[in-house]
Amino acid sequence: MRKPISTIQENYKPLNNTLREEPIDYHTKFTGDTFELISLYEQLRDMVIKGESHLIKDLLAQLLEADIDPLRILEIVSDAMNTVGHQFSIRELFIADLWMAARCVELIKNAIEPLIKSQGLDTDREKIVMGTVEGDVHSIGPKIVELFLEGAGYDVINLGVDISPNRFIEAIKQHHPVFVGLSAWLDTTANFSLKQTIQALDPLRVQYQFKIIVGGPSVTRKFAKEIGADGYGNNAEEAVQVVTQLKEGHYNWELTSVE
Ligand code: B12
Repeated sequence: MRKPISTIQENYKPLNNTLREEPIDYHTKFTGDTFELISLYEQLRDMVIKGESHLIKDLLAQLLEADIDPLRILEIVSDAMNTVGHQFSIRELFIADLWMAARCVELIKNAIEPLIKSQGLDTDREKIVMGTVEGDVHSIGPKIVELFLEGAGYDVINLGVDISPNRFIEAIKQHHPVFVGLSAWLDTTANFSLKQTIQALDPLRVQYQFKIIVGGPSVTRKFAKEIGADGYGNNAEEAVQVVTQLKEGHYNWELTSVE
């Protein structure tokens, strides 16, 4: 049973209508000319956007103490990551900011994952299997992509680096993902391993009904299309756009953003 929401203060002015009915606490936020009380959810959203990972733990403890719905937390995270992604795309945020925001998502994910599992809420979340292809050990980009996709509501199984086609195949058979995300950093691994992995996964596509998305600095949109990927993402924000568009059936190779 959810605990009663704290008494709403007379001067409480929600910053965002969608968060109007959320629980509040007594922290204040200076918005430029006035102090406003903001909800725990709003604080969480703000902290992710600002990458305040050192503050997340205390706030999560308060949220969990208030018996908050963990899926609502994921929605807030998703909203925050959309903002982060947008700000990154217009150069208001940089890689270091992405990394800090992703670190916040990781902490949130670790804290609420057991709750999601214990309440059986994970069954609805679609899965994405990800990994860096064989011969390639670059892991920073896919970690950010992983956390953005988690933020968008997917259950991401990140296999890690130097992943052989066979390990991808095993993971597909085990997890039944809706998407498989492949990363390649080196020219060599893009030209060889990435291509080889897609060829190896191709026969499974009909039976297991997944789509392949690819990314990494050595991969171009044109190359991704040529080697049989279903979509390409130039960065973590685009990774979310690509899976959304593929799912909704309107992905267009030509219309996704520039590389
Ligand atoms: C960090 C780094 C390393 C680290 C990796 C540590 C780690 N845990 O990841 C270490 C030191 C291990 C390393 C090793 C090597 N590296 Co290195 N490395 C880099 C470096 C500096 C940064 C890469 C990075 O993390 N970028 C930050 C992330 C956030 O950005 P990103 O990678 O672009 O990821 C985004 C997108 O690509 C996209 N994305 C990524 N994956 C996916 C997946 C999907 C599905 C989607 C949709 C999107 C997507 O979204 C991400 C987030 O926005 C780059 C140079 C550079 N400035 O980029 C060289 C670089 C990639 N490395 C390079 C090389 C050559 C090597 C070595 C061969 C060096 C050597 N001689 O030993 C080895 C290779 C080892 C191996 N077998 O893989 C070259 C590659 C050249 C090439 N084109 O082939 C680069 C470009 C440096 C250079 N200019 O020469 N490297």
